[in-house]
Amino acid sequence: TTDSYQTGLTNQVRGILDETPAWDLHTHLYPPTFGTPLSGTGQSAADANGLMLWGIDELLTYHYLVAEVFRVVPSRVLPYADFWQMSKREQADHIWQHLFLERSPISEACRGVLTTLQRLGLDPADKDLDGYRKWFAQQEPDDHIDRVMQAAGVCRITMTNDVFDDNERQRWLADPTVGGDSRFAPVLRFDALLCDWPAAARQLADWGYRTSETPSPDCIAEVQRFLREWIDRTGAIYCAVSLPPTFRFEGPEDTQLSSVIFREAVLPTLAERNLAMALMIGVVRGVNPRLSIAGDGVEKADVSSICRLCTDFPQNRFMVTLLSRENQHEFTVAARKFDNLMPFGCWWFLNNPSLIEEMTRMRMELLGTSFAPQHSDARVLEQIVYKWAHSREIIAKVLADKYAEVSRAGWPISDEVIRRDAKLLLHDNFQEFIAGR
Ligand code: REL
Ligand code: ZN
Repeated sequence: TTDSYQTGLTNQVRGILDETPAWDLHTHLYPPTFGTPLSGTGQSAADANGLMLWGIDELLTYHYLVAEVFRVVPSRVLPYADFWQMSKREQADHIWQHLFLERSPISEACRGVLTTLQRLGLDPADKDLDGYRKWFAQQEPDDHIDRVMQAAGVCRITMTNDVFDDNERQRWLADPTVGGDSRFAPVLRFDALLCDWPAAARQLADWGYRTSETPSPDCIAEVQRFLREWIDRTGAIYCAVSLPPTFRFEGPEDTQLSSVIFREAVLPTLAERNLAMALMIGVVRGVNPRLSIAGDGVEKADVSSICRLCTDFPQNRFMVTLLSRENQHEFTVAARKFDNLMPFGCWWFLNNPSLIEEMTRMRMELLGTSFAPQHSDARVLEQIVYKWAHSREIIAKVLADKYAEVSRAGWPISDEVIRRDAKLLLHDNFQEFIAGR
């Protein structure tokens, strides 16, 4: 029957997607060389400001869950400042108590913790936070990364290396080999250059570049020097910025500072180095600053600015993801117009099953297999396990529906065909795009 044919097909596609290694093209994860606040059993000592976040306390204090716990225990009851003063462990206890024990953990971020525990071989039904803590404390960070990548079906993790983050910057300056772990690919991130040029200009001047608030030709040359030095130091595989919904690019005459820096300093340098530029647009930072990193929001971005960039810079390649659901159709149509535009992932507030399904279906219908459906955006290592498990399930469902449709039209689908498509979606489309092939 058609029904059992469909179920068989979905299982077949799911099986193949599960076996196909994914290149996680955007995360906030780091190898142990960047330090880790939780040392495990290992040789490496704990480093309170270390950037490699992992373990149950980090999973529970993910900023998605911080936002959710304030809905349940409002700041009228537990003031923001009191929450931020608690230790990581106390914050984790608080979140576990209120979001997991006293309510059902059905939000995507809560469910993610359960899937992660389960796939790492722990039993969520134990509800034993100290037991989980013990298990994590027994892991050696370096080996643990291999195990987690294996459980997630991820073969490479892409970092976000923010040159304006002092903690991270110092680590690159102190140790040129800090980024040498081949499981992790570096990405140079520089939001401040485009989001707040005056501040960036002062910062660069502090670091010894001859920059000024009005971007003269000399100043532009210095920004290019800065970018080249950091591209070389990090070995970045692409460069990235996140931008507010108000971001506009209006062509060669546009005098906005962000446009001038973008047009004259950033894009020519990236073209020279054959590097793609990732734009993540639509975040309103600090809608509720008292929630800190959990307090960012979303608004609609301007798709015509993206079209303008793709038109004006045929020598550059743009990977783009937009945070607002309302932008997705217009943006997917834009991707049909420009071969130097690669839509990627379902970003942040869109990384929920219903929206992933809607977006993936629409992208497949408009773009076939020529896009990069997901990235994890993980901030805590083990999150890649749930983010990829949940996404693979949805991608399999949508792909199986599409295969059923073409096979009804007489087009044969085989394991080999499914394997080829899975590899494109989870790995090769991104790899080839950043390579410029
Ligand atoms: O890369 C970004 O700008 C964002 O993805 C992050 O800032 C955000 O906080 C992240 O955790 C979302 O998933
Ligand atoms: Zn991110």
